[in-house]
Amino acid sequence: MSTSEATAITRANIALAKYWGKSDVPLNLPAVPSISLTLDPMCTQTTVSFLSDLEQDEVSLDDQPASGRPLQRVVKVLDQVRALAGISRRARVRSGNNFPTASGLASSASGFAALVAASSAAAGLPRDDDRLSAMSRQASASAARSIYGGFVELPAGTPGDADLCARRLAPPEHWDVCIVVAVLAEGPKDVGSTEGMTLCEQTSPYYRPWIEASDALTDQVREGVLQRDLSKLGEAMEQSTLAMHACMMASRPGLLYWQPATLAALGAVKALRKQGIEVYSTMDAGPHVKALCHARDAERVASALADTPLVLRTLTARPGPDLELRQ
Ligand code: 2P0
Repeated sequence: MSTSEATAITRANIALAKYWGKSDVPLNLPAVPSISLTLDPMCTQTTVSFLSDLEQDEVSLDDQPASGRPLQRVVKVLDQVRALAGISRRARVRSGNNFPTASGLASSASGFAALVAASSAAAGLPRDDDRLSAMSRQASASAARSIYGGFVELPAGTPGDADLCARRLAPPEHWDVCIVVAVLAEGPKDVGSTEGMTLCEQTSPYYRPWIEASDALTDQVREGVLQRDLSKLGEAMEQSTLAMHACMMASRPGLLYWQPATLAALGAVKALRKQGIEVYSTMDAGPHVKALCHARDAERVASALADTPLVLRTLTARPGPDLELRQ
């Protein structure tokens, strides 16, 4: 029996300028640029072993055997890696997150980035982070950003550009900021991101205006990051979030991820700002609110959010490192 094995550790990320919409569906290219912060300590660890005695791929996610659509998405990545490496062996994949799935942090980003990195290394492909990022993007666009640590940009894709990958804007030590996640609900969301984006593109009158607004918003977020100007970044980040949600809400049927707790948490962030704390909110395709602030203010922000009615709990994250690979 011949074996080859590798383990990858990647981190979750939160977009500061949001990706929502595709310019090329088969290649999974984003229609807008996005900028994210890779988070520590929220990570996925994935081990992939290609084994000559396996008849089919075996996949476990958080100690549960995968089946259906999640299994198909993993097998698609493994098939791509096998084709590139010229091997045919099936794989055993063990993947786990150290943050719960209902935490308000997307596990698909760190999950697909870890799968692509571990399977490429286990198949004997030389490490090339741009290729890993481009392959991760094809599986889930936000995953392209989890290959790199710190502040990361994924440009918008021109249709046909199969190699589009994310790039590092600044390393994690560039800026001592924190993201405080206010967890507002348990359980999976009703409408997944891919489905939600298709609905918006096909039915929302605000889809085009959203795409048109995103370049300027991303430029302001990038400047805010590079100049370490939290107010400049935060203003554009809040605008990017609200413009994306306006686009969602205006689709048919309306896509409303908000809950009463969402408004309460957004109000708490605004109230902190009135008290002189530099803190700004963002949201993704779910009800949770994430607050970006200086690390020195993180405890105060977390405690104010934890005391907000209907907030279940908070998690605090710092800028995290690049992908780690072990063989
Ligand atoms: C983001 N989101 O930039 C945005 C903000 C959700 C809202 O990236 O279809 O799971 O697999 O490429 O990467 C979620 O989208 O979607 C996402 P696919 P993905 O973080």
